[in-house]
Amino acid sequence: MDQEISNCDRLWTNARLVTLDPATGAGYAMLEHYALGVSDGLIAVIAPMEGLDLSGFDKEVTDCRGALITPGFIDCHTHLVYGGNRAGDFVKRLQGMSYEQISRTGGGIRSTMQATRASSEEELFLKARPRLLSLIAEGCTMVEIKSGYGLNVYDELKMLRVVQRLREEHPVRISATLLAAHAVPPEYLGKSDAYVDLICTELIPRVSIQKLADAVDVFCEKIAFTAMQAERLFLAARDYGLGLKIHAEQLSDTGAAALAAAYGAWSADHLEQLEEEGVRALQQAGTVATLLPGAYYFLKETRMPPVALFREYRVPMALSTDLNPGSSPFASIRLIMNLACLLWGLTPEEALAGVTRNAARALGWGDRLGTLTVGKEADFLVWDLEDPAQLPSEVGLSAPLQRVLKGVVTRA
Ligand code: DI6
Ligand code: FE
Repeated sequence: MDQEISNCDRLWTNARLVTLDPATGAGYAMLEHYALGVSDGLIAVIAPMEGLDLSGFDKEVTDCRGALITPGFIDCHTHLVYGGNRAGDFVKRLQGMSYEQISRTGGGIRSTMQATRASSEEELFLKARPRLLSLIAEGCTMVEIKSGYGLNVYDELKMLRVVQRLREEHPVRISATLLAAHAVPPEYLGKSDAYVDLICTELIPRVSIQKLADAVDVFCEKIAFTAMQAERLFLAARDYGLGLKIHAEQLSDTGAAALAAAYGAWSADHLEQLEEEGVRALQQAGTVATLLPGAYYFLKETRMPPVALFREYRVPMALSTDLNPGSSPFASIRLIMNLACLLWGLTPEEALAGVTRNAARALGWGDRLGTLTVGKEADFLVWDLEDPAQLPSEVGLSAPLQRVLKGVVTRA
């Protein structure tokens, strides 16, 4: 038996590995008729079946019989903790009101804020749980979850504690993000700078000390916060060693992506209104462009993000649900891949890289997750599928045969 194999805790044999590892090849970077072994939660072996000596290996072996193995899906941008619902906004939009008009007239994020503030921690947890379970059932092994519907110190911390409890009680990695700068709360209308001060001087330090968040995000938009305010938040977040993310160029071009690049943010998200200069800035900084086709579809937007430019400049594109009640009420990463292909022309390979390799980078985990590579964390999915393009082309037709997290087969 080979040395590396004898050290493995478990083996998957006769698999078709969709590695997504650029060192292995372009596109899916497939390896046909391979074995994958894990040890101590990491991928320890990737080897061709041919010539593999398994004699004497007495630990568990899963014969995949040609099944596909992909990296676990990573949903790198969600707002899945919230109270209430926004069906009323949906009806108003069907009658012709825009998202911005609804937001300016007291609906939108502020109405979800009211419902979230009125909910107990337990209530928020119980509402969020099935949303998270839907993502897990589809194959997500990591989910990012933002605060942003509390909009004061007490309720933002409350939301982040719910995120922490979701992490403790589910077999999934969770990355938590402080998005207190999601909207200006009613108490600070006309005083948005004072609200930004509160976030910088009180929330960010407390969140950091209590280890309640991995990153800070800001909605940089005409109806929310300016690029200058976003910069102050970035400076404070950086002081506390938190990752940086930004909602950028969703409804208008405010220079937010360029700011994200200047500060080495993990990702700039949305980007429908981004111009070439912004694309160049992202490329130079290595910041990921996180695209959210669910919001584009649900808000009936017409301007696509500059996908051709992202390709030309080799800016990594991540894809995510943006799961939230107002602009993307969809708990399906498969649907998101499908929308990205059909609405924006992503290839199936790009869609899959968007929810694995590039999504990992968008959360600061690019060197540890997102591809099937020896030395990376062993988070992966086994699929009874013939063609990896079935992943973006079909929605709700298949669940993973196995979901492996940290080298262990898990069930939600
Ligand atoms: N952009 C979005 O698409 C979500 N947040 C944001 O900043 C929408 C959140 C909501 O409408 O509740
Ligand atoms: Fe969002």
